[in-house]
Parts: sequence; C-alpha cells; structure tokens
Amino acid sequence: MPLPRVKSWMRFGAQSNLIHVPVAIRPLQRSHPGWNIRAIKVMSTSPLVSVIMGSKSDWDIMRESARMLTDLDIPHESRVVSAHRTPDLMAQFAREAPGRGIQVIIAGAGGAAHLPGMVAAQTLLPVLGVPVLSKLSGLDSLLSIVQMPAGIPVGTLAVGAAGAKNAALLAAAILALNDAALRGRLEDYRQKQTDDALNSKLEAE
Ligand code: RP5
Repeated sequence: MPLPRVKSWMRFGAQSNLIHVPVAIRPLQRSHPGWNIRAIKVMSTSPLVSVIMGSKSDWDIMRESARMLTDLDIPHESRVVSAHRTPDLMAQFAREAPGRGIQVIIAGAGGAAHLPGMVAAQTLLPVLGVPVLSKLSGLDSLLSIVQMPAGIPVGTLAVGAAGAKNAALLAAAILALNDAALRGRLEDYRQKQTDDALNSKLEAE
C-alpha cells in the first residue's frame, strides 16, 4: 500500500521524551496499523509551539492542545517538563526554546502549578498556562497559574480540556499575525463552528 503524503514526522519515546506530532499521521496510522511509526521519518518540520506539562498524568487534558494544533496544521512538540521533579530540564528547556524556533509555549500543570510561571520567568516567549484538573477540581491549579505577580505574565486559560483546546487556538492566533495561510485556517475553523451552531437540531421533548 503506498504511503499517504505526510508533511511532518513523529519521534517520541522514552529516550527523547519528545513528540513531534505530524500533520497527517492519523491516515498513516489507519492505513498501516502494524507499523512502528516511531521509526518513520518522513520530513522534518521544526516545531513552532511547544506543549509542555508537569506530569504524564496531565496528557489526557493536554492532548487537546496537541490535537487542535494538529488540526490547524501547526508543527508542534509535546513533552513532560516538571518544575519540581526536573527543575534543571525546565531551565534548559526555557533557555533553549527560542533558539529551536519555538514561538509559543503552552504549559499545563495541576495542583501547586508553578510550571507555567517558572518557565515564563526564564523566557520572553509567550507562555499560555492551562490549569489541569486536580484533587481540588483545578481551583488550586487555576489560582497558581493565574495569580502571577506583576512583571512575569502567563496567559491563563480555562481549567481542563476547554483550556487546553483554547490555548492551542490562542497560540494559533498569535502565529497567524504573521501567517496569512494559518489565519485562513482559523477563519475556516470559526466558520465551521458558526455553521454547526446555526444547523443545530434539537431532539423532541
Ligand atoms: C503537577 O502535579 C502535574 O502537573 C500534575 O498535574 C500533578 C500531579 O502529578 P502526578 O503525581 O500525577 O505525576 O506537577
């Protein structure tokens, strides 16, 4: 079976703890279910958005960011970077992100969620914080991220999946300032949302 056209590539696993999410990997997964897609390198695209999270347990929510970025055809990476478990990695990540071409960082964390603020303190890149649901229903995460003292901003989104999805949309809006094609894709996304709402059919009472 011929390979579908793939615009980006995927590399992830224990060693790099890094996921380059390809734009068209889903058809590839469907048509080649037995393949080890970790080993497939089709074409390299540097990520523009980095989706980081404090723990693997945040991925259920943070994958909404990654999915939205994939849908909008935005090269991105997703990885675990913990402020309290891997503080050196966090500092290195924040320092090196601009040089790697990253333009926006989305940081999800739960509980005493200091990751977004600590990363924002070490870079001039825009940092969008996503409060992950916690034992206190995400209220602790929300307050930890949104209540940054003056001087180091973190753009804070809603708690949970809606926030993760909106973080990607906000990152897209930032990138679209200098990318007319992406702006067009965002307009299409909004239009579809409008059409879906207008075409809503309610079931009988
Ligand atoms: C935070 O602690 C993470 O962002 C996560 O939301 C929370 C709990 O982490 P785990 O104990 O599930 O790894 O750093």
